[in-house]
Amino acid sequence: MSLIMQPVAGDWNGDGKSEIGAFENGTWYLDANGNGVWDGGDLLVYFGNAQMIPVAGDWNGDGKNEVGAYEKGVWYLDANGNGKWDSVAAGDKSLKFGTDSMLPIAGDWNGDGRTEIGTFENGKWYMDKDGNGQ
Ligand SMILES: [Ca+2]
Ligand SMILES: [Ca+2]
Ligand SMILES: [Ca+2]
Ligand SMILES: [Ca+2]
Repeated sequence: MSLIMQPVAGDWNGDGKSEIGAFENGTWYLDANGNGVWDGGDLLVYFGNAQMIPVAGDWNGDGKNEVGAYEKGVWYLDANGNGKWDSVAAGDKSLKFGTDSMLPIAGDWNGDGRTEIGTFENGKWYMDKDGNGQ
């Protein structure tokens, strides 16, 4: 989206609480030890690029949040949770959901413990409630 640092939040360490993070130009700075400052126990992740909007969620249902990136209706999700983009065959997900002008949103719309994707435009929400990525 831009080179401006954007805030993100997610449960990076699986302790049931959300931690903070920041995204800038494809680099994620995640407060993985949850102490609210950037320090030695934290996580640096490279995922996405400057044009993309960061989206975090528990894509695989293991209780930790993974990173993801969205650009113009195309999603890249670190569904295998290793903090980098792999192929779809290796367990990550690439989805087409939304249009050029829509903004991304993520949430557990169906309560199954995994995060689904969604988009927003002009006051309307489009949620992938059944979690099939369509
Ligand atoms: Ca920290
Ligand atoms: Ca997870
Ligand atoms: Ca991955
Ligand atoms: Ca869900």
